[in-house]
Amino acid sequence: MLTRIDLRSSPGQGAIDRDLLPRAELDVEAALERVRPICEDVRHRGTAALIDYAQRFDGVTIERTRVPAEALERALAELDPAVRAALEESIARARLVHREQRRTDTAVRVVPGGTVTERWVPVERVGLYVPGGKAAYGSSVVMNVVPAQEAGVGSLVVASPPQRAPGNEWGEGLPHPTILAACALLGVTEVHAAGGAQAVAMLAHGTAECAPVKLVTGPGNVYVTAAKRLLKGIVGIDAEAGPTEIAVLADASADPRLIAADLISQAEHDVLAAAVLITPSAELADAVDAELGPQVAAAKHHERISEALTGRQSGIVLVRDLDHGLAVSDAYAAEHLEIHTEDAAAVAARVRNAGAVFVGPHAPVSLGDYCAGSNHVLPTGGCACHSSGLSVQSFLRGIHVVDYDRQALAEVAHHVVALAEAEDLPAHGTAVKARFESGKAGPGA
Ligand code: HSO
Ligand code: ZN
Repeated sequence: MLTRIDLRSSPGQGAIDRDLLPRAELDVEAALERVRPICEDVRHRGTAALIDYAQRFDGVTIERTRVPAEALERALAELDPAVRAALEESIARARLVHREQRRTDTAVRVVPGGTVTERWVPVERVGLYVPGGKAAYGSSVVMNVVPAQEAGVGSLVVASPPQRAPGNEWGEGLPHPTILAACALLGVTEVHAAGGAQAVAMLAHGTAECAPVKLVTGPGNVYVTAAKRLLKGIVGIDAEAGPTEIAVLADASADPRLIAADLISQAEHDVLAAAVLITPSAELADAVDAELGPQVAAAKHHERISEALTGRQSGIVLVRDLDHGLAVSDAYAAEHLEIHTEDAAAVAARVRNAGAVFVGPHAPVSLGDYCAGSNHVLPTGGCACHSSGLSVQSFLRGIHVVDYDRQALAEVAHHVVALAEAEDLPAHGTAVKARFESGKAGPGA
């Protein structure tokens, strides 16, 4: 079922050609042209534009974007108790992990009388986008909100598309009830029914109902991504999220049944989702392929899954040995990387590029998606070679506070002047010298 790419005779370490590896292409540039007028419209007409787009793109009539408090309470009251318990567990575990990411201010005494303190300050107001439609992920609310809260963000707003809700008269025009319930569980009180590029524009520019935010995070479709790219600068954004990816690095000791199940689990997200097996064992490759047939057929979303698995972004990469496999997996820099090898922890410790690493047969990606405590908003499209997943750090800024006394400045003044002159910026040096030229007191006085 999966395409095979045989790299066993390709050059070794350090020479992996990324283009040989399977990967989806997302045309964000093309989407940019479509979202530009939408974002402009929201900037000028505010809520009126959002009401029009809810009609046009979501097929629902809304009168305002702000979700009333009663709707949040009601969604929580009506939430299936098993889902509520699972969300609570997910939140508790995510809090444990993310709380440890909090930063403490550090003061470094550079010289006597000269200190640089790094102060960590949360972003004031943050907008979290949560997709709706086929992907109404309550878990993504948790993964965005928990690190923001642990960072100390004071003002949090969630935006998610308004739903058509046949059979649920109170839910029509509101975001998905599980998303509302997750917000209520997390204590998020400001939620807006707004989706797509128009939601990102609402968060960035603000409307009469929604004050503008400083940072927008959260995954979305190509239009959401395009809007984030367009409005970056007006607001901060997290990494651009593309279709989800799972890579599995496995040797002959691995269980093909579990690998097939895990590949399928991420292929279930999207026809563009990527599932890649990297292995030196041709026998394992055959066995995984043999498992995929019946397992895909038995899956609820088998059409979407087979499209994802047979797409050019998915495949089996045959490598010479595990070292070669690690080099290939580092070159690919998967969003999620599972290690199914003997001594999986030792192999995992050697991974350089991955959004998150899952060690051994009892740590499937779906554990991380929901209940490991780790974050599931991770870099895709190879961005794991330079970026990290969402964390407390994503919501903090480090501010250097420079505090030097007269003596400490005097001692370094000549170095500042020398560098300023070397850069032909003599006024920089003059500003330092002025401290010592008032006639009242000389250097060292
Ligand atoms: N695997 C997705 C996250 C997710 N899975 C949400 C299920 N719900 C991207 O990491
Ligand atoms: Zn998932």
